[in-house]
Amino acid sequence: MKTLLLMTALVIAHPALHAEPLRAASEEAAPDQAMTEAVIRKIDKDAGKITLRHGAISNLDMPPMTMVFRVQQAAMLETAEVGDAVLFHAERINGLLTITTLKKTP
Ligand SMILES: [Cu+2]
Repeated sequence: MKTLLLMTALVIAHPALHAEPLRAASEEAAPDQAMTEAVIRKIDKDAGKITLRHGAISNLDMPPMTMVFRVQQAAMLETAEVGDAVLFHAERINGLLTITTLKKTP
């Protein structure tokens, strides 16, 4: 993700680079929606919580670990299954680490 941000900065600084093909750019989330890789370890649909073994979360300055997150909408857990590889975006909302985007890794 740091590489992508750097590339984005370079493109902004040098508009001529827009002519260069940026294959990955359209497949990546916007920089303010940094996505983190994780594997689902546990799901609690009633409580709206999910346990993830996640990689480093750049926007939260968090190293890789396994931990519980709240999900913004309970519906986000409807198709989730333990063992799924996912990409997610989390933010601290009212003091709680909350997943705002959750999708299965393609
Ligand atoms: Cu964590």
